[in-house]
Amino acid sequence: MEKVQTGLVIEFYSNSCLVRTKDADISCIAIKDVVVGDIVKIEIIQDSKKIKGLILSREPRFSILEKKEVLKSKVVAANVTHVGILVTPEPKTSTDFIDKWVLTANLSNITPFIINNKIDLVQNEEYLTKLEIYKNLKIDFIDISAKSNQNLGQVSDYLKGKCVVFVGNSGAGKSTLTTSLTGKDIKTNVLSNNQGVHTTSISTLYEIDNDTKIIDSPGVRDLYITGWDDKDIIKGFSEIYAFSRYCKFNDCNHINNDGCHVTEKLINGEINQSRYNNFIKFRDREEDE
Ligand SMILES: Nc1nc2c(ncn2[C@@H]2O[C@H](COP(=O)(O)OP(=O)(O)OP(=O)(O)O)[C@@H](O)[C@H]2O)c(=O)[nH]1
Ligand SMILES: [Mg+2]
Ligand SMILES: [Zn+2]
Repeated sequence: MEKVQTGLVIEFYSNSCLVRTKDADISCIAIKDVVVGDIVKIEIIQDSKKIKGLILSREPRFSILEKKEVLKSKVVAANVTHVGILVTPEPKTSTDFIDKWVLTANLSNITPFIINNKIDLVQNEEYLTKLEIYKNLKIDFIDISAKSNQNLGQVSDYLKGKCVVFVGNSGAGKSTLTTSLTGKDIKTNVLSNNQGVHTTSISTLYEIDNDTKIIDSPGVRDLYITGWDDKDIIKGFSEIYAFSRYCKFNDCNHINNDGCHVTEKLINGEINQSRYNNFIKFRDREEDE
């Protein structure tokens, strides 16, 4: 075995991680600034017959998925190309949750798409109206049931050549979907007991084939966006951002300014009210986090 090797971080515990090299999966002492999805150089060390690794350096990243708070930020995964937002009637997914993830992806060089999971359950009028908002945006949308294997082929086809993180509330079905796609038996959370032991507690990367990867992570059930610059928030709402370029004034507040193209498009229905409300709420920090 070569002494210095390049590998992919596929699992992350509190103080150790697993690095997949061309030869083997090697347990390494975790260092700061390394997360699942990172490419690292490691040195193999023989420790009382057990092979271990020492991380020497990490390669530059294509992207980082980050929960950004004002004073602290937490990187959840690296080199992700797509975020699959799981939306479910039970647990109920809020538009806040969806809009925060769409925003985070858009501002992180990552493509968001929506997976409407649990289509085997009853979808009431309110839920269907919520889905319409996102079907009308330029964002890919797939209806599935992870549990009863409906439309999973569509998801596999979509994922080819990508590195995806599934995000969603606890119980949305991230692990169930990952199990169905990878064939690996990943413990799932029992819904009636959200504190249950099968809630995912470590981040794991699964390789479906050479260039298709899925990351199942506990870090994606809630999200903070307070660390993004106020001025950038609008870029996370692509459709609103596009219209804002035609506002009369550069410093338009998009609320009550003269010649505001955004409020015009809101009134004529081209901008959805709930998307607009969340844009203003996130930008003006009108929420407790
Ligand atoms: N009816 C139905 N139930 C589903 C579906 N997908 C997942 N579930 C159930 O939802 C529950 C939670 O699924 P998990 O896959 O553990 O959810 P998770 O998103 O990984 O949850 P955390 O790890 O806690 O974040 C389990 O009881 C699954 O069987 C589906 O398509 N339909
Ligand atoms: Mg899980
Ligand atoms: Zn405006």
